[in-house]
Amino acid sequence: MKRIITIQDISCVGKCSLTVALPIISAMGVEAAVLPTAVLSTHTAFKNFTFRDLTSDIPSVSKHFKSEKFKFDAIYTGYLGSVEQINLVAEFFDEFKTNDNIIVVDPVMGDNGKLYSGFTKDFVNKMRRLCSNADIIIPNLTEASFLLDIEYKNDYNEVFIKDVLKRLSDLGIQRTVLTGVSFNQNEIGTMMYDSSKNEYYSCFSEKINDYFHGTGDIFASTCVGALMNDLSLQKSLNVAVDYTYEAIKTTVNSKNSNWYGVDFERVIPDLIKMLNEEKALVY
Ligand code: PXL
Repeated sequence: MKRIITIQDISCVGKCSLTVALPIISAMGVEAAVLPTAVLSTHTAFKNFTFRDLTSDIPSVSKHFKSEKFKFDAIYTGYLGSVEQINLVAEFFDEFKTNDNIIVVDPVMGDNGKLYSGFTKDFVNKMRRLCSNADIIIPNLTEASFLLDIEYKNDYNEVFIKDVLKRLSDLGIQRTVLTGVSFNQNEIGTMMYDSSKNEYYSCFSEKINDYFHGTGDIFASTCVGALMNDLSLQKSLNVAVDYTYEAIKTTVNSKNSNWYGVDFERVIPDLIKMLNEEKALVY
């Protein structure tokens, strides 16, 4: 059985980071080990959230893992709370990267052109360095713009997105996935660039004009789960786009959903179907 480790926070209420990654990756038949970086009462879109920093636990947890000779088929990082945590995660990569596993970094920093509360320019600079140690990164356009130190644009075309992807790959990343890409009013999805093959790939779903928290975490977790099922990155993106869309559609159609997150739980059975369908397809 494949085992991944995911390094990000626990937001006790909020349907993001570990409370999304654990159920999704487990449902996809992959052991999901965790290294929690912080415990928050809620995610940071709530007011008055508590924040217990677990940074000082990271080195001893890592040391214990090493002494147990644990191996991970993927190391997947999401929301990190401080510059110091990024440094420790970089050390974790050095300890646990092998020739057979992959490092996936979702450089969670912001959305809609803005950094989330608490993030600084220094954090962005360190996150850029962390990304250059990844095999795959999964930013949205806001995060990509901060990583490249360019202005965030709402209005763009395919030439612009391809250029952003190529410039991100120049940071030393083989496969770069941009989320939340939309070239027309009706569709939204993802575009990927594989620098080793000089190849782009995109896939889209119907666009729902609403904003939801945690969708980036659902997308990235699904992508990691699909990759660990030995799907290509292209096929993994198909599953991630379709599942994220289904989760959002279900939330919009549900009378009693919460404002703070997406009802991804209701469509986990569909996720398993999508995964098995992609596995069965030969192309
Ligand atoms: O969904 C990303 C995320 C993860 N963890 C925390 C967050 C956010 C986004 O705001 O606040 C604590």
